[in-house]
Amino acid sequence: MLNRRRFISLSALAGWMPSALQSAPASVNNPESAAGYPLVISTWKQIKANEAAIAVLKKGGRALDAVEAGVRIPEADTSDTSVGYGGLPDRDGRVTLDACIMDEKGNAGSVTFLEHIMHPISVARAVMDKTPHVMLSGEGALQFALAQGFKKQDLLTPHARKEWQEWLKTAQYKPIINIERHDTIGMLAIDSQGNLSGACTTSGLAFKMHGRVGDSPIIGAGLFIDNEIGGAVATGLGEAVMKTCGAFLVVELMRQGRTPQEACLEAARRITSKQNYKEFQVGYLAINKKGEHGAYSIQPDFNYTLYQNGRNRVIESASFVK
Ligand code: SD4
Repeated sequence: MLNRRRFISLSALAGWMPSALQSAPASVNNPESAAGYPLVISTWKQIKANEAAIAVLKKGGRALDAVEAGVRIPEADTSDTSVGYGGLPDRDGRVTLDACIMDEKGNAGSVTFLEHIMHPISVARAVMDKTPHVMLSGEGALQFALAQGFKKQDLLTPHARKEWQEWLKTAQYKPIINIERHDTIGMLAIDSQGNLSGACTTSGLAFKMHGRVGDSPIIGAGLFIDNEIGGAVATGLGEAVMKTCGAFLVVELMRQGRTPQEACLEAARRITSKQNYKEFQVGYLAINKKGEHGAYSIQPDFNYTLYQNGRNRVIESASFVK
């Protein structure tokens, strides 16, 4: 409680303070957000992926192992056409994959433009654990994967081939809102030690130019972790995320005191204020060290899956366009 003397001195101080400082806006929180961990949060509807991650955390495992195990689920799922096996190919009919992973110590590994390997996230993990590098690409990433014992496979399923052949009839590439089912998975986790890790894996935009790499394997764009502050992942049109250093920006905003929700909102605003956002989607997820979370997208229909306090559920995100 303020005593009278302190109240007077505070009001005198307020007299010369700039008005912006006198009325600091109340902080914006996600209505679904609460502190607490272990926690797993994933872009889109990823109940099974979260379950795989939770199984690791329940045994007292590391967040790093949890996110790797989690995102391997959609990578192997042929019905998921935005990730790994069954992913829609580029415009030349080739499935090329991007993935990255980052741990609580700031270690990171990434693969881009990788073909023929079902679990790019595990190759990214091997780049992190077994090489002095952060990123391997294309043919070099494939050679490394094969040397590590990963199996070479044809990842183009009959369904994905059919979709591609259908697309070839007009062969128009124009990213539009939710053009795909947008199942690219970005996952963040906090283990029972309070340590954070994250993973992101995708087959990228459907029918992209051969050689195109998006935000998902780029540390600081599709994913960023700082174990002292929090973590963030992105989904949607990678070009828009890369141009604004999306995930790094979200974490830096939390470092400056923003809530995870405010940080996601501001990162989306950096895009909507400069780019013609009307034709594409970008969604951000963020967590802070306490386990509070934020989610925000440019277009409606972005959702995410949150495991916390024994519940694993899909939640609709707030969006810039209503
Ligand atoms: C990319 N961000 O390659 C990815 C695509 C994505 O849901 O998130 N799709 O640009």
